Amino acid sequence: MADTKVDPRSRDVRDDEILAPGHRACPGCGTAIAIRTVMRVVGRRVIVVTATGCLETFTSPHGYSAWEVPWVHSLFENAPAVASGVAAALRYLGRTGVPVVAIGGDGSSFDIGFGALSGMLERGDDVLYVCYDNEGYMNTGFQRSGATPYGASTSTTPAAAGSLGKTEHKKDLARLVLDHDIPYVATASIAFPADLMAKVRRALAIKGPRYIQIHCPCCLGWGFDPSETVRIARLGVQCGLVPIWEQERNTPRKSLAVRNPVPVEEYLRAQKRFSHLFDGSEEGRRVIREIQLIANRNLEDMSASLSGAGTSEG
Ligand SMILES: Cc1ncc(C[n+]2csc(CCOP(=O)(O)OP(=O)(O)O)c2C)c(N)n1
Repeated sequence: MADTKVDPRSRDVRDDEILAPGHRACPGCGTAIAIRTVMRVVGRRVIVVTATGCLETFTSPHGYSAWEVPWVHSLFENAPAVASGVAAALRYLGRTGVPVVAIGGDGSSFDIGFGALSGMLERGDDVLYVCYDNEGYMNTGFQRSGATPYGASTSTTPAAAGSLGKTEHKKDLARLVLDHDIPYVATASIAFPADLMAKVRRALAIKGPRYIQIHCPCCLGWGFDPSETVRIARLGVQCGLVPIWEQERNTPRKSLAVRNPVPVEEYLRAQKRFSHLFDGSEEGRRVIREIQLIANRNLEDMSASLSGAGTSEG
């Protein structure tokens, strides 16, 4: 096995694919882009644990695997606990230099595996946890999750007469994770791969629990053309609905600069899950105004932590 120890200062990108081509993700899948990008930085010397969800399903149809590295799948709700066990086994065996990377979708991380995730963070286990956030239970038919944004139509919050989609707000999991006082927490987007890769590099260089949450548009669940995935991801950041930041323990939070924010309408209009908000009704306009207020608050919050950001994308 080649030594692929990561130099956190290096900006090199490996050209070998850890997530092998030929997997069965939908064309334009944001999650596939995210995890492929992450794994190119992580390299081959790793043990990966994934929760049940699209990623596990499209990378391991019966009899096949797209994982070019040791990979464990157990359940929807226990990837962090399994990863904790793998980290403990490596420690027991005295195997250093093999990072453990656990990966779960938003349903698994925000909802059903939240207890296991919180336990892993609280115990200080040496695991990098990556949440790919496609804002719903996509694998099982586009149900709402705690990460689904306010106003979105899903199969369990369908927009119809008298219903404007999800009436609850998106859970801020990254901030909840931050409250566990762990060494590294970051949010990222597939639209900003250099930023994402730099964050993975920084996280790999730190010991203890680390958390990176990546915003990953889903063409089928959100309703847009597969060619639009990255544009939609970028609009999400540029309108302020997807705040991108990182926090290392004992250092100020750094946010990605959004220089000329676009109105949330540009982001919402591009996706069928929000199309009911544009039916000309006063209710639709009211919900869009509320969503704009969420984006404004995020942008204000991020501008307060721009000093020393050292980032220029946005
Ligand atoms: C205990 C349990 N409940 C429900 C399921 C069915 N299930 C499998 S994957 C999934 C949704 C996964 O959602 P998410 O974590 O967001 O990942 P995505 O499918 O979006 O990739 C559900 C409900 C299950 N496998 N186990």
